[in-house]
Amino acid sequence: MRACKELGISTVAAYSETDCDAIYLDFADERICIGPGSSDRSYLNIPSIISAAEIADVEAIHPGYGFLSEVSRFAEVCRSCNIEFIGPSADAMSMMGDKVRAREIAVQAGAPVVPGSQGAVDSGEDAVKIAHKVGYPVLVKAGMGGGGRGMRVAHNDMSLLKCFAVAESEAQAAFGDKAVYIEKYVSGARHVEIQLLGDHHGNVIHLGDRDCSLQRRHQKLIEEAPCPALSNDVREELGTAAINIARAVNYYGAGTVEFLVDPSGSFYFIEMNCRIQVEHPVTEMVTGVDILREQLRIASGERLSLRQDDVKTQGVAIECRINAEDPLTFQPTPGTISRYYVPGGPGVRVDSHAYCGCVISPQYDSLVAKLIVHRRNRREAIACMQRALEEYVIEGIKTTIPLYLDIFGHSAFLSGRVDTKFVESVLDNGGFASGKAELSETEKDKDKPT
Ligand code: MV4
Repeated sequence: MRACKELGISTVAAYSETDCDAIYLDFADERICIGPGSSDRSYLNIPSIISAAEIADVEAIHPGYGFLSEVSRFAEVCRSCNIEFIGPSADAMSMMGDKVRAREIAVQAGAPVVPGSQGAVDSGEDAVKIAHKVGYPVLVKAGMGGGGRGMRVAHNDMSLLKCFAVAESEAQAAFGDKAVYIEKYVSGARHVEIQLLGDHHGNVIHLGDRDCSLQRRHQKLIEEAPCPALSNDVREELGTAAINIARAVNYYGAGTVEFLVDPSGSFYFIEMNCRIQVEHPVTEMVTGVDILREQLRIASGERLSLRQDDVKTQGVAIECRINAEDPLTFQPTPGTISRYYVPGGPGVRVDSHAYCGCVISPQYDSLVAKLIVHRRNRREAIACMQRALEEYVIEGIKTTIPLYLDIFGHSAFLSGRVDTKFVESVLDNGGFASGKAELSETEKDKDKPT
């Protein structure tokens, strides 16, 4: 809506009954209720959304970053109703939504993938053969999963046979498709992703990288741009690999290609997200590009407003996802915000729906705010984040702010030496310290509806 206003485009806000007091409704030109709080009957209900869009006579729908944003059928229905879906083609979405297919596309595009199965794995026997070839530990991943959902780790033949059967039936239940595939477990890796933009004229550029290694149960907590641990060579190779993968599916719109980067600098494609992501602001801050504005331009058939050579990054940006959760147990803490003060000053950006008196409903995601800082270098960005976290007043609900103050005070974070195990070690939670318990759980992705 902010990008629309700046471009002179009027907006219609869709909302569920639960969100009738949401602040974004005050900023739209029109508002229209699409159903009750239960997302199945509102934000995930394609007929409700299309009916609302037709009543309001909209030209386009922005799907946001949860709910239907990666559902190719939704993109297809929108376009068949002569409403532009602000995102990639339904074909690109369905190809990348199938993670087995996405791996094959990456291989064809010449990008490195994690050693593992070719295609889906049909039997426990085949799974064991692949594991012997690539070596334990291995991960069994759901073909229609992604973001760590339905992912299990196996350390030997026995546990693999068990994981395989459980993963297949879980995949069937969760995604309606039992296909699973196998990857070698890459240890000590960082999660690095490349932000892409493509237009309808065949131009694809990247806006550099983000490090999203700080996660808990596949929920990202802190994201940073650029990644603090990449050489210029690896950085450039990642950008090129990401662009080649996008070109292979004639990608247009904003998208993200995710990689694992191991301590030696070897990198492997893991998956592609066909939507704008929660953490896009860190890229906006370091590149100065309004990614939402680009999405709108692309959807209206215009060319990208910049070429690859025009993309320059400046300084360091860090984002903390402030959640309405207990900072130790991560249990959601819905409720009413009774006192609220937003940090400000140089280098601080807060993207949030929160205000004093607002109700954080247990029905949806617990994300309350994204606190983003942008400074000339990492040391100054961390100092800025620390003082902004201290300045932020949110009372009436518990938030994850105390966890972030702990993390930013930690020497491993300050030196940029963090990997997949870091959050658990800060929490000093014995059950997760090995990383095994963590990886064997099936959790929903933060970007997905709950
Ligand atoms: C992996 C991996 C190790 N080896 N794949 C995928 C989804 C994302 N949320 C985490 N994923 C991982 N995939 C292979 N073959 C380790 C992770 C992983 C992780 C990666 C980077 C940073 C933090 C992480 C936390 C848990 C798991």
